Amino acid sequence: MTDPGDIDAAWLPSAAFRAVGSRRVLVRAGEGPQAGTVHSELAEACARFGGRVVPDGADADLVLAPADVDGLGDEGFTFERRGGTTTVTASGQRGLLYGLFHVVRLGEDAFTGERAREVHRPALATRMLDHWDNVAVHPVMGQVERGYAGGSLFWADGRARGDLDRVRAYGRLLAACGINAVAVNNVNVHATEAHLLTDRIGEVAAIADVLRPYGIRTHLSVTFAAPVVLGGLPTADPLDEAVRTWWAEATRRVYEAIGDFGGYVVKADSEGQPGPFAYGRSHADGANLLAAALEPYGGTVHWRAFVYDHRQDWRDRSTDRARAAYDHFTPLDGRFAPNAVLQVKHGPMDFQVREPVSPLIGAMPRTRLAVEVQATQEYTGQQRHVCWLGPMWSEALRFRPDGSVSAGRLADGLVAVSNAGDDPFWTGHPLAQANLYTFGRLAWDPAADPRAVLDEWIALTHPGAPERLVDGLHAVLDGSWSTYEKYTAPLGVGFMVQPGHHYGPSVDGYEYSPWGTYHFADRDGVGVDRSAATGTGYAAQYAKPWSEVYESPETCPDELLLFFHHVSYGHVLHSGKTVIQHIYDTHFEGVEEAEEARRVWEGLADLVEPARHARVAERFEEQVRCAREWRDQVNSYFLRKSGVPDGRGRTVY
Ligand code: BDP
Repeated sequence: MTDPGDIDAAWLPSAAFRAVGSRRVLVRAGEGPQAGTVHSELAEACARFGGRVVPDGADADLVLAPADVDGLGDEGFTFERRGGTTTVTASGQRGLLYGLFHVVRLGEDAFTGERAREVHRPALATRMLDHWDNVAVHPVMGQVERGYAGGSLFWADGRARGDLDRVRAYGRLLAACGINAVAVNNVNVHATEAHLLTDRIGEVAAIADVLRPYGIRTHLSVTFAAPVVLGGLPTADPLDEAVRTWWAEATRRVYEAIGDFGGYVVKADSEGQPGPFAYGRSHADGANLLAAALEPYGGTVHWRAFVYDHRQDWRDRSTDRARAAYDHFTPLDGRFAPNAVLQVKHGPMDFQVREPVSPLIGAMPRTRLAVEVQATQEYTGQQRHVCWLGPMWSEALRFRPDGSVSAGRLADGLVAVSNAGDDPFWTGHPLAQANLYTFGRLAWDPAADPRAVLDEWIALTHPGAPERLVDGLHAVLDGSWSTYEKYTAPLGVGFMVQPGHHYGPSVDGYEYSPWGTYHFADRDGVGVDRSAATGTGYAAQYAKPWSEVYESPETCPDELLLFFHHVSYGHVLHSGKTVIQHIYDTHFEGVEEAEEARRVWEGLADLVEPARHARVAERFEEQVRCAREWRDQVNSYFLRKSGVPDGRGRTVY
């Protein structure tokens, strides 16, 4: 059973350091913040487990040392084991830090047998978490917008926390799964938070100081209207000289406070946030304004592509919300500065349990892109339901816009909206930690098998766990995304959630609102016609072969059918079932699977630390209740709309 004191340590409980800490370790990490971390981690592990940090020249079981290896970059490292010595080399201290955590992950395996030299380096340069944290508690959204893990890790009582120990522990967890960037405030920048950029930058600097030793650069969400709301200028027009000067000066001061500041995150002209459209300027003009201010210091602007009009109904094909990001941004390809990164949600809508990959990814070859996913489970059970998102993210990362199978690079970065908060288990649902960990590891290596990453998380978090616990955890997590999909909105149609907070079912909750999130169910059929021939034309935003695959209901994958097509209830899927029978069956199955997962968890009570077991058990009660509610609402709704009875006689009017 895990030591209760280790709950806070998540996937870095002290026992995870046993193999490293019981060895003779020689470390030449040099000087600097991350080198300091390498030294202190090793010293602490050795003190705990009886190993020794030995001086240069002495015999050692583990050597960590600098080396000049071509192409490693400052985060890569090499790993090998020969003649009884395990050696990690890197060209910089960051690489040594990642190398150390690699050895920790391997445990005893790192000290067994011989291993030829392996080169490890991150596939993506930016591996980032965006925190949607408000400094002040927002009257509607609370402190953390779409946060399901308590309050903010960074902010309390209207300012940066005085005690940043937990931020330090967080930084350590993030480094151990490869994350190297954090944005510390909400993309919706409210009045209080706007000041973090100027008179309150010292608070951001205090957080940056604590994250730096873990190789994490701090970023800030800023409002495009900052020159007006903070600088008192009459305009925020990106082409106005005074505006440019204001940003240059504000940014100079930011770097005075935080020398390695990562840059800005901007949500502009979206859901009420100000942006360049107000001045008749393009989003490239907007992004380049901030890019120019950051450029002298090596900073980056992450400019979000989540731009759509949320106050329109479905008037004509051009108002399909799925089209918006592509329509807005593809004409601007090639016009963004080299240090501007367009941050694109992985799907065209908004973090639904099933969406196609955004056609914008792959359509902007001359623009740097980062893909954004949502670890916080806004639409996937809000950390009351277990929903491990590894397979979903992996599918998105493996998608090739041109249908090829090559692992060509799609983006420079991967960003997740963080699911962590000041909750004792970090993520509200203790098992949601697996999402955070998997995100970091997939950002390091998007080609990794997510199930292997899950097993890695299980092993690290529960060192020495008996097989029954390992298997039980795997059973509960693996497949949980598919279970969630089964009992919620069917076949890629999305939403059907309660408006506002987005938890629980409401089939028509958004059906007649201006947000553009419709399912178009009537007595004859359901789904959104996004074909080029008869629908919104969204399918044509893809390159071949996908434009053709999605265009026809005959070739469209079942799981996306209702995203792309409006079909009759009797339409037969590739699975051989009709759409209506699929809806009935999956909703029954989804509930049964959730009940089964709850049963598996109950059976692990003797192996899991009681507080953690109780927290998960309580969440399972809610998940099963909510899954039944989804099943009953969705099935009754479609029974009544279609008049087609359940072939297995389970649903009644
Ligand atoms: C939506 C959330 C909203 C966010 C928005 C965004 O409901 O709270 O502000 O995304 O990404 O999913 O900006």
